[in-house]
Amino acid sequence: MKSEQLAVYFIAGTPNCPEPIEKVLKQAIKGGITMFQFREKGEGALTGEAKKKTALNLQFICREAGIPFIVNDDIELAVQIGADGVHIGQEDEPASMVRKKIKGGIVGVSVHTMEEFEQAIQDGADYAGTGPVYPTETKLDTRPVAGTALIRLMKKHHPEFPVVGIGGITIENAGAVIEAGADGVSVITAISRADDPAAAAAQLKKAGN
Ligand code: TZP
Ligand code: MG
Repeated sequence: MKSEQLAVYFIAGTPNCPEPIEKVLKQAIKGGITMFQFREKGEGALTGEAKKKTALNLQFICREAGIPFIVNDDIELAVQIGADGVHIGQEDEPASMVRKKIKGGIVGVSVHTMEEFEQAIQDGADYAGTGPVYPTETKLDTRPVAGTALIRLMKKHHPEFPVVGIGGITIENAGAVIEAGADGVSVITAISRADDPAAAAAQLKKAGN
């Protein structure tokens, strides 16, 4: 993958969206998001066929827009529908195993320490996501807030390896994440709950330039 594809990485599931997720995604695309992750988690999350149907709708929207469609955690679903990639956490199978299952697809890994980062690179991950950079209310079981220091360290040791920050990122603080060396910002709320998701995406993109 190209690290530019991480510039504005929008993540969402139906519980994150006050309006139909398809509509929110289309607006985010208008605003210029560069990648999308379907993360269907939390209270009221869809399962089974309903989840699959929504995934297919969102995949179609991403395909038309020419941006990668990534599935969070659910490797089986990703393989079944031919997603462009998966994003996994430390509690999931290693990236090396996942890579075999999804053939040529993108494999992203969440990391919280330099050790986890080095391991993800060794396992053949395509990019690393790290956070929470700032306090967030969206994910309740997060590690302690890390600030931008880890991003700085990661990019110092592996300047070419694609890294994206996550957690509590807003239009106001996105610039600091990029300044620390991240290739992009991943956000849920800053776009999904914005009054104008297209404008929010566009402003996040501007913060990175
Ligand atoms: N992983 C670490 S923080 C987080 C995830 C999935 C949630 C990010 O959501 P928000 O609304 O952008 O803070
Ligand atoms: Mg996970």
